[in-house]
Amino acid sequence: MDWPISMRIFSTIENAVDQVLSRINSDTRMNDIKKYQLSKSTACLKYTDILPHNEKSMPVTKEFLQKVIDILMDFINETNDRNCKVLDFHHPDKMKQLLDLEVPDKGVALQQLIEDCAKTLKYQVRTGHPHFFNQLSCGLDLVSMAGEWLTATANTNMFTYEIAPVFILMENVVLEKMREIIGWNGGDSILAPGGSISNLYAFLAARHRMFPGYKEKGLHSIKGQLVMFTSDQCHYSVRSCAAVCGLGTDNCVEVPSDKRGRLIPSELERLVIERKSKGHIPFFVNCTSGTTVLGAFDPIEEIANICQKYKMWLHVDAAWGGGLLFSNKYRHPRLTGIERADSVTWNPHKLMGTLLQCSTIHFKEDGLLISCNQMSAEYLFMQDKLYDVQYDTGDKVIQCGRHNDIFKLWLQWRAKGTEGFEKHMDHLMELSEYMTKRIKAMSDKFYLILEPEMVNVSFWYIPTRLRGVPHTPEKEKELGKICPILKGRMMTAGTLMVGYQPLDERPNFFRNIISSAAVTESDVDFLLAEMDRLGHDL
Ligand code: HLD
Repeated sequence: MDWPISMRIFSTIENAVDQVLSRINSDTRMNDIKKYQLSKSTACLKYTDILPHNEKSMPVTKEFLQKVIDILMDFINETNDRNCKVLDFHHPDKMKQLLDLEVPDKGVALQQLIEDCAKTLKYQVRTGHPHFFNQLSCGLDLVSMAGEWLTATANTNMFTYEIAPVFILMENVVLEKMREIIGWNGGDSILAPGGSISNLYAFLAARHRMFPGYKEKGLHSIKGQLVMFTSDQCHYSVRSCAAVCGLGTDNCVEVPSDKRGRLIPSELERLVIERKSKGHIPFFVNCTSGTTVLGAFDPIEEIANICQKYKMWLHVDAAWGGGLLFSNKYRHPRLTGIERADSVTWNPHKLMGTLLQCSTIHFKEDGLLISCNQMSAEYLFMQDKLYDVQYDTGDKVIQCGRHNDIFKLWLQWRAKGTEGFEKHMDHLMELSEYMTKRIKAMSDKFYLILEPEMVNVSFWYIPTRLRGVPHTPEKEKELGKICPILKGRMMTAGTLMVGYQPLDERPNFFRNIISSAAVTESDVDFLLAEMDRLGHDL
């Protein structure tokens, strides 16, 4: 329609006003904690008036819980509303004033609990918002969330079949399927509290495999200095294994990586030979599939050849990159050879979007977990139970209680099917390619640091004053100084979150992560435009 110019201006202003208004409206909605009102008769009741304390209180219990659900539904709605903010940031001192955090001597009424819930979510960062690009785990998968709700309600421990029969069987099925996708037949796996602990399980199993006497005899059963190898880009938890398990971090050898952050196999072999010549015992190599900052993939096949040659355990830390195993298009060459690993860490709570937390560790050889970690606590793991006690998983791990992290993954997999996960991976990778393309197209405002292998996009934002200035180490330092200020502005505005960090010699740069199913191409456009809006004058 060819409107006169005054009409067009009016329409643009009207749109802008609409946008501002809807933002204000949604903020008001977020501020309106008082809107969650229980009925007069319920509001002043206390926890003793609901189940299980009061057997006749089902209607009151239901009203209370339904009000909690109302709050959760509003949070879900706001998370998915691009006009709502990602966060409402306050410094800790101010936040302490805004909240009532005291745990009192006398318990508060149900209405107060409702307001506590509403206020808690009001100030919580919306990690499922399409403009939250800050962490490896972004997004709010609603089927997985439904699973987590059920899990919370079932409130069971995963150590024995007798109290978690359905969940234990689900674990077996899902973990076996994951091992199949890795490329193994058989083997064993467990869900662990995070990728770092998963890596620790790999370390423990590797040492046990090579030195079974360690479990009973301890340090003295190993005559010589154990040494492990990992790239200088690996997750810090690998070094932590060396610290925790008695090697010392000096014996976690950092292997140099290439310009793209991938371990250099010839350097690995050189360092193995060097340590052997000192009489040390190289026994464990960690190969990272998807490094935390750059999203780099170490060359598994070449590392596997070296492990085979020097009889070392090969662990693949695919906590981050593991999800790409679903994708026929992106699995190779990144994860080619993963089936040659002895153990694999793979976190569904990252790329796959399963709710936090959901971390898996897989072993090619069956029986190692139990033989390494079993303590045979008689009050839990009796051998003369009613059922086949192989289904009691608790003695395979060094912790005792284990949270139910399987149901949310199982339910999500039921909904998506394996095909759905493949589509999700391809979509995330395509969006990252789109972002890379947009950054290159706006090379006056953005500087792409390297071609990404994954959904980590590393770049600098260039404010107006530095545009057209030749790219030198001095300019990089200047660009690095801008990162924390621009990030601060994002958080204060509440409209966007993107992470930044230094890496080795490189000063601060932005690391953008697309791992949420909520993100679209227009969100990527928004992200770049918003960074420019907030940062052009820096
Ligand atoms: O080590 C981790 C780093 C990050 C991150 O940089 O966003 C683990 C996770 O995230 C995670 O989501 O588990």
